[in-house]
Amino acid sequence: MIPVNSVLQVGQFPEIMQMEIDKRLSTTKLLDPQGAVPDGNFTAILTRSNTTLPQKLLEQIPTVRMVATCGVGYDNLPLDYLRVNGIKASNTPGVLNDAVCELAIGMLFGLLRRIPEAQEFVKSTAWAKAPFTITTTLAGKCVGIAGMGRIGQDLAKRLEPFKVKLAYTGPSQKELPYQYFPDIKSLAKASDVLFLACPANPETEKMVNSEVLQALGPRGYLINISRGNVVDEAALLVALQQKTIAGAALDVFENEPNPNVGFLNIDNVLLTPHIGSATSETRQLMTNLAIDNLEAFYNKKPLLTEVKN
Ligand code: 8YV
Repeated sequence: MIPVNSVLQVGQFPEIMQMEIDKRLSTTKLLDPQGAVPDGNFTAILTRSNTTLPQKLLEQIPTVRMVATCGVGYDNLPLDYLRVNGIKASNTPGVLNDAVCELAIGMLFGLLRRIPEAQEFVKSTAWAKAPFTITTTLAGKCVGIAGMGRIGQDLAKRLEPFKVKLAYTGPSQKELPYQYFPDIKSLAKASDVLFLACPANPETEKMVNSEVLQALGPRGYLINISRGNVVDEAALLVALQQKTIAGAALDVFENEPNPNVGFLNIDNVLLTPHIGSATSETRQLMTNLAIDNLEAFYNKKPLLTEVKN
């Protein structure tokens, strides 16, 4: 049983998630993570992966011994502080794979077949004057995936029926039926489409730079469902403007919810507002998994999905 008002809920939660929370918990809410800490005897925090949890907030609440984040990424947490202070953390992997992979594949086809432009083409009645542009087929292409964790592997399985060659990179080779490349530049060189499905950490920060984009090449496409800071966005903008690569589909950006305006004025991009997990079914599953972790903590049981920190 989770004691009433022992959980501080930090950040903005959509209604579908708040409804799930209110069914099971009575939390004290702090909408702005930089705001003043409300009164209370908090022993746990419930937050979301798109909410940066400031270390100074935790420093003000030394009674907090557990942080549950709704989301698979946990780069929003002050991991060093949590580790040094023995504060447990949990995330919500596994339950969002369907939603994220479905969006990723939707972005892939939207990008290759230029579906958003095609719709505008019809709506603008330009079709009456000329046919829409010829695009490109996925079948026969090499699809590279940077980051073969749960989502990367699930995405690869879902892409197999599309008659593609699959390849990947990551910290180590895995028992998978796809070609392994030891680094992202060599993977990009071999790929026609390069997905980013890796976690955001010091090793992956700005991993996709001008060299990698050059290697991906003028008929290559980049699709980012990871984190914005995995890409050097200035280099990507230049590559898109100069057609160093054919195009990019981005669901994540360095500065959310106000992405670099350069992306808004070019036509070889497909942009979505970080909606990878944003389906009602998925957000309900994520919220309940986060609360299950909180319950395990309060019942002094092992967490279901503990962040190995
Ligand atoms: C979360 C995310 O899914 O899961 C992640 O790592 O990227 C986020 O979109 C979302 O914030 C859950 O509320």
